[in-house]
Amino acid sequence: MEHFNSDLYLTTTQAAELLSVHASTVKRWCNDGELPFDKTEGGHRRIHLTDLLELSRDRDIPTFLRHFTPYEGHVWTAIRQAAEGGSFHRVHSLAMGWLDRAHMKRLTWLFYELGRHPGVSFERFVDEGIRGFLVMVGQAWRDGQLRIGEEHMMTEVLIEVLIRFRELGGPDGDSTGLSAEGDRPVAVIGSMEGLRHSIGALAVRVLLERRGWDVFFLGSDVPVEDFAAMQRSRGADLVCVSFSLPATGADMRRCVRILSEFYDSTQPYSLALGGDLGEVVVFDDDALPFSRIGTFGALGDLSEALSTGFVESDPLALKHG
Ligand code: B12
Repeated sequence: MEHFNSDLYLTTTQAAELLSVHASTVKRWCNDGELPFDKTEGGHRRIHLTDLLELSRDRDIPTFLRHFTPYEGHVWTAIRQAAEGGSFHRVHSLAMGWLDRAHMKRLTWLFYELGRHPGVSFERFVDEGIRGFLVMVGQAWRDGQLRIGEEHMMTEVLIEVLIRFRELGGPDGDSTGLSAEGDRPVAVIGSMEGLRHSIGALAVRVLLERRGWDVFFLGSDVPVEDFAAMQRSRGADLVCVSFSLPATGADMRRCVRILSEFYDSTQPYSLALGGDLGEVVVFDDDALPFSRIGTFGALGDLSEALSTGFVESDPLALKHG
């Protein structure tokens, strides 16, 4: 039966997840005639999203779709496509449409719920969800379809969303076993001197905080010397510098040269340089004083490096031996 392929028909498991109840509860509602359903040729129950949402309203069971009336179906299919299908295409088109109509509250909720979905890691949420959307926003601005004020407004929405993820804590939240501030590894994070793009750096901050780090966040346009001074005064284990266009590889090399000059071997640290420069810059780990140095194009790459020992004190690093 072709129509069950529609994204708006849910399995009992999906229905249970959406309402945060046990699958057996959903089956009972079906059996008791409280929740309409159809059956596939194979005999599996399929519940239409509209029927499920009606039951959730009648019984006061909140779902994340409650913020999106009357677009629940669009949001459900878009977020599912990101979580299960691996593509953010629908999320992005929905978001562009809402930006066009200035539905800013809906837009905020859309990104918030996307990031909270268990099928979307924080890294993918930022690397594909947020960054992919902002590439479209930048394009629309360049093509004259968006005013600069609208681009700024969108940027502020995403900053607000990212900040909320600091408080939500990571999926691994308490598993780090660290609570006292003194136990935590320390990072200093900001964007390179001369750069006003700060969202990449902010995302790195939230990523590390969710992994159990203490972060000193310096924002954008930070003089290189100040990264060095802050590392020393805070005894940081890691310094992260974000680069974005219009910065170049020469800016990155200058940053590394200055940090090398200021390096104090009694207070060792690793250096993570990240961002999108449109060119690959490689540094020789052995020729430089840092414990480790790495360049990263995305949050996912840093996360992976941390898990495999880029910084020894990372709370989630897979300990060897
Ligand atoms: C928002 C924005 C702004 C905002 C920034 C606000 C803020 N608080 O950050 C404002 C309005 C200030 C701005 C200013 C400018 N912008 Co602007 N901006 C953008 C936009 C739309 C989004 C950038 C963004 O935040 N992306 C989301 C983040 C998450 O992505 P990201 O920075 O790439 O970070 C990811 C990775 O690179 C990596 N990463 C980044 N840093 C780090 C660090 C570490 C340690 C790690 C591990 C990983 C990592 O992980 C992140 C997640 O995936 C882009 C569009 C685009 N195509 O990117 C244009 C864009 C980058 N801007 C552009 C331009 C031209 C400018 C201006 C020069 C405009 C002007 N004439 O004034 C100025 C630059 C001023 C300056 N000196 O920096 C161009 C650059 C083109 C070029 N070839 O140079 C772009 C591409 C727009 C376009 N299509 O033309 N911009």
